[in-house]
This record gives sequence, structure tokens and C-alpha cells, in this order.
Amino acid sequence: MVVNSTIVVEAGEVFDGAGNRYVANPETVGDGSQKENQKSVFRLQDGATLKNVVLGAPAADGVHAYGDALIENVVWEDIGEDAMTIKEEGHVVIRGGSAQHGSDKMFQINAPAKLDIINFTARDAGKMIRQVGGSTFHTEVYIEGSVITNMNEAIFRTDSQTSKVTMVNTRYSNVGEKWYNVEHVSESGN
Ligand code: DGU
Ligand code: CA
Ligand code: CA
Ligand code: CA
Repeated sequence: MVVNSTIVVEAGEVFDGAGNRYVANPETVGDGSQKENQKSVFRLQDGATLKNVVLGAPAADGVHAYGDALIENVVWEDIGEDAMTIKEEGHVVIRGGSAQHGSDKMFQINAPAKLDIINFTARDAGKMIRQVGGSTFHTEVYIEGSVITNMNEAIFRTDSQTSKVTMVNTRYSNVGEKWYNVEHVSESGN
């Protein structure tokens, strides 16, 4: 279906897309280019769940999370400006699903957060995870049971000396520097 204005998943609610494909109206939401200020296809309020959704092209500015969120079995067929942005402090869990074809970022962290990525397939982007440039807040990234291929720059890039990444039981290849400026890395079983 064509999304003409951002779909808001209210606090604590579950949006189950039942496997349907959602594409942005390029005129009103965003064309999926690298232009900033596109709107998101989905906006997740605190405690929202988004599941069983396919984001087709154009995917505009993807998914915006405002607080805690569960993003389960969501497939980005062609990442837009980016795939998912943490806009407000919270704990965001991405479980299952995949994302591909990003010109630059896949997951963008713009507020202090925990981001867990479990059983996810990430391929073909600039970097998988970026903490907003120049920020020094503390973020914790946890990656488990995932497959990561073809990142030009890194899996995680940050400018914060306190941010951490843990990666376990994950297969990866051709991921650039892997950890770009990350001071605290813990890995096992990869
Ligand atoms: O270059 O503000 O990529 O949320 C700085 C920009 C950048 C953000 C970010 C986002 O940090 O636009 O899409
Ligand atoms: Ca951006
Ligand atoms: Ca793309
Ligand atoms: Ca963006």
C-alpha cells in the first residue's frame, strides 16, 4: 500500500502488517534519496511494536522510534535515507527481518539508547549503525545471531568514547573497519 502520511503506532500499541508491503508517497513522505528532512513511513511512540512489515521503495526516512520499541520481522527491501532512527531515549529491539541497499546509514542513533539487533540480516550499506556525528552521549549496541555483509565503512561508528558494542554469534564479511572509533568492544563466537 502507498503511505501518504506517516503511520503512527501509538504508545504501547502493536501494528501487525501481516506481511504487506508499504511504500512511501514520494511527494508527501519522501523519495528515499539522501535528502534530509524526509518523513518516516512509521513513527513508533514509546512502547510500540511494529511487526511483519515489508518496506518497499521508496522507503523515505524509514522508521522513527520515540522511546522503547520492538521491531520484529520487518524487511527493508531498499533502505531510503536511512532505515530506522532512534529519536528519543529508549530501548529498541530489532528481532528478525533484514535491510539492504542503503546509500549511507542503516540504523541511526540520535538519542541515548540501547539498541539490540537479534537474528537480523544486514547487507549493502555505508554503515550498519551510526551514533549521530559529534555526539558524546552513551549508547549500548548489542548484536546477536545476525548476518552482516558488505558495509563500506563499518558495522558501528560513533564519536562517543563511552559507547559500547557487544556482538555475539554473528557472521560478517566485508564490513570495512568493522568498529569505527568505538572504544568499548566485546565479541564472542563470531
Ligand atoms: O550530518 O544531521 O543522518 O538522522 C548530520 C545530519 C545527520 C542526520 C542523520 C539522520 O546526522 O541527518 O538522518
Ligand atoms: Ca541522514
Ligand atoms: Ca536505497
Ligand atoms: Ca534520516
